[in-house]
Amino acid sequence: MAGAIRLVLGDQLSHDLASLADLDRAKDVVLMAEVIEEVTYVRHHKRKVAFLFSAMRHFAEELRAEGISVDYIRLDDDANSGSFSGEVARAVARHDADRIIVTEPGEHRILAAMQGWRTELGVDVEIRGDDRFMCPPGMFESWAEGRKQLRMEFFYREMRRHHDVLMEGGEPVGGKWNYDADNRESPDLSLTVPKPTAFTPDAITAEVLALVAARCAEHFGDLDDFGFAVTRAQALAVLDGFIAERLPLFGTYQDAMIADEPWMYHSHIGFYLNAGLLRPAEAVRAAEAAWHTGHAPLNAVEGFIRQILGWREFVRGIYWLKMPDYAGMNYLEADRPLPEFFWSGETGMNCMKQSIDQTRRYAYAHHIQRLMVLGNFALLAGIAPRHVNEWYLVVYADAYEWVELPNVSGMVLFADGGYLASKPYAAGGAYINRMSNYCAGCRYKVARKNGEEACPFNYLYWDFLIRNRDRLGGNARMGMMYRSLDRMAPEKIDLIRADSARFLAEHVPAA
Ligand code: FAD
Ligand code: DLZ
Ligand code: SF4
Repeated sequence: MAGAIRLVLGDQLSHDLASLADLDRAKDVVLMAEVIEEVTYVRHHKRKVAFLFSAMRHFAEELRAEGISVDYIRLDDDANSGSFSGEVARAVARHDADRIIVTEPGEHRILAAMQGWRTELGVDVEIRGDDRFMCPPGMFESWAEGRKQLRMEFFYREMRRHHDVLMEGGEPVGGKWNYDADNRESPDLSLTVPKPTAFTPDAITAEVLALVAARCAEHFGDLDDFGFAVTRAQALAVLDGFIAERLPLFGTYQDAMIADEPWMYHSHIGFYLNAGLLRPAEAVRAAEAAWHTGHAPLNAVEGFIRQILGWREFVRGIYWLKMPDYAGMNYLEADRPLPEFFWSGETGMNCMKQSIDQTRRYAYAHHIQRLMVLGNFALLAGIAPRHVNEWYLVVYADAYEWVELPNVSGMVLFADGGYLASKPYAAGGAYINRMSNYCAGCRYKVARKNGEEACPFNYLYWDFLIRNRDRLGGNARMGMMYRSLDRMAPEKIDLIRADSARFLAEHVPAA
């Protein structure tokens, strides 16, 4: 008798996935497929492909051990058609299936493809909601309705109330919702940051590493010293290690950056949350418990929980509310191509070099490197959103469009005109100098405002304000900056414009 094909995508590696519920072991088949289209529609970082393929293969083994029938298509299988649509069509024929059951994907592009399968394949297609998030279906849409601008802070408060997280008698514990003001310490160079939890590759991972080295040789990134978790058990060990060793200082040094220290006190669980190996609620509850036992202070625990219960859910809500139009937005009309040094790391700007080099090595950079170094540069230099988005989607092992696009187009590039963020996160070199030790090792001088030796962020910052006056001048939160600009002597403005034109022509040439 015909059964259902239960498709599980690479970022759906959760045993409680909606499309695996009510599975009939006698008749149904789980389909998992490594497909070249997903690997190359943007040419993903080698480490990201290796992580996902190894995690997929381990997940398939776990399902088989439960007695579930899994049809696993490897990248190098002879008949592999190279796409999800092709593999689903082949599987329907192979298994004589009468139904396909899937969970909503994390990308609009894939959802559109899935919606065409009923007509293309002549079988029933059931697309189930993805209930692995903390925001219940419909809640974001109702909250957003009628609001011109969305602010994470207010959504986050709703989520705290809804899930009763860090609440006491209907009020936030400690009397405040947000402890961000305590989370902006400069780096302390005497700190010994704990080593990240890493795992020696087993036979499955070793095989995948060889496959990726051969098939993705031209892709960005390194595979050396691969130590990612590739199973849920390992991902849970990463979460435990974070709570035990890093969480207490997570808040204080959340924004700090130290040269050659990529991991800091961050959790490094984004890869696992987004692939489905960890659930957001278990990370939130583990952090909350650490506050209750007195293991970690409130500024750390609240700061960490806000990232997951607040930001992560908020950007997902915006993505699905605003797609597909969101991907094409370019409020500031930025149009420069991405300069080559985003790939090579060959630049005299030490902050950029450090952030790019570590991204190449680990497919990881923490939030402030993504936002205030790399993103800030892309914003100030006027690089086109589609190029910047592609880069971020390629280079980070936790990047999927639902989370990458709102962060890049909304938070970093202000491409949505202020729907997600109240103002652009633009900053000069002083901010990077305060939050890192990068400037000490840089060929540019952070204290200099103009000339060949000056830190490029300094003049590019003012040039950005000048270029975008029509679009940003009326923003109340930018008022102070524009008033400072208006007090500048005309000769100073000429210097800023000349330095910026020289730098951009040399380092970020227009198409
Ligand atoms: P931690 O700093 O330890 O934070 C804990 C968790 O909170 C993260 O794992 C993540 O799940 C969540 N989180 C924190 N900030 C955000 C945020 N702004 N949006 C959504 N979730 C958040 N995160 C991704 O998961 N995928 C991306 O593709 C991605 N692209 C980004 C691009 C830019 C330009 C910026 C500024 C941020 C981006 N982020 C992205 C958010 C954030 O930088 C990463 O989630 C974080 O650095 C992952 O490292 P971690 O697990 O150590 O996080
Ligand atoms: C990112 C990725 C890559 C590189 N390869 C695969 C793959 O071969 N098979 C698969 O099922 N998923 C892969 N993924 C993750 C998908 O791109 C992801 O599921 C969609 O973008 C939806 O979020
Ligand atoms: Fe970056 Fe400027 Fe500091 Fe150099 S001087 S590291 S370019 S902020």
